[in-house]
Amino acid sequence: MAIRNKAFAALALTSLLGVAACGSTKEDTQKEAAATPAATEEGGAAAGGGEIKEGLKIAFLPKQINNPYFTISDKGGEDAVNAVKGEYKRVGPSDTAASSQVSYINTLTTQKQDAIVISANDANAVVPALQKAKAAGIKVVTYDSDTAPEGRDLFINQAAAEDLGRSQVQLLAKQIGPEGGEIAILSATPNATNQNTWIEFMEDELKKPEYSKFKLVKIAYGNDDDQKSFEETQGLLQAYPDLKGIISPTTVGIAAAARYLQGSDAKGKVKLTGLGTPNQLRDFVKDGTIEGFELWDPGKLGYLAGYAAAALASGTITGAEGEKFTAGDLGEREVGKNGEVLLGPPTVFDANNIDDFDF
Ligand code: RAM
Repeated sequence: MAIRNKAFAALALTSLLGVAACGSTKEDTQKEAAATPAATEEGGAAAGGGEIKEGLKIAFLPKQINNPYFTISDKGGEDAVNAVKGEYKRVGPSDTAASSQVSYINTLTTQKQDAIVISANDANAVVPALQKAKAAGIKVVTYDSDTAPEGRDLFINQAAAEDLGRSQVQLLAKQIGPEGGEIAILSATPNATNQNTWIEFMEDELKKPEYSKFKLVKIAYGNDDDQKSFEETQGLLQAYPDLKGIISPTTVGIAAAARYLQGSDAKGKVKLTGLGTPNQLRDFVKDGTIEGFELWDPGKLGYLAGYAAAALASGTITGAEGEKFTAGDLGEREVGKNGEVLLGPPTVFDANNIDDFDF
């Protein structure tokens, strides 16, 4: 059934749960940091001590540049970089292939950027290039979709992966009702670290007795390509005529699936939830194609990542657990386990609140 790469998922899980992912080097760094009380000046300076430098060159490298989700996230990044008087730049591929970001990383390294902020299409394919960047003194921040820990200094995570995975199953189960039935997942790429981590938690959630009448029949991949996601949705409905619901944990996937369902007899009958932007899905909520879905504010994610990159590149933090930095309007943020900084809980959108949001 599942054609996913288990190794990537396991890697992501290990990293998330903090099981043995940290080598002694990192732990030593963390101990050192804990033993050195950071300067806690109130006001202007970063909470980790020291000033944010001006003129930092901070480059954003999303999974793909033509994805509306990343247009929003990276605008937040640009706002942060402008606020710290840095030089913002944005480059990236238009496809989500595993290695499509490598040449961009190499160019940014040659250009001597101070920091690269990347949402990785693959946990491992980009690591050698990122390690070269790090060796050249460039700080690496992942946001949205992580790399293996050795590829970056910090990961800015949108929300707790476990909550995101479980809550999407809970949303769909509520919409389908106690009779349950066959369900499917329409994901992004087979290698996407973020989607694979969430899917692990979805599968775990489905093992609970309350879902005994639900059966996950297929995980399909639309590769965050609108047309492919549309066709995969059509394929799911043809292959599983009794399908009761689809979870699409990608803004591209859910929008394409909604469009397919809207124009088919399955509209309103096959439930659809997952992760999407309110602006892309508003019409589908209003016409009953979608009851509810969730997401964090992508702009805030990029904004937080921009500030984290500036703090790292200024040397006010190193990425060790317990360090704090100031992230503009988002206030003081702390580095958690495994170099993770959490944005916060997502919002669930439905007909009652969708008009309150504009992103
Ligand atoms: C897509 C991308 C991104 C993911 C969102 C929810 O835009 O796959 O990585 O976080 O969906």
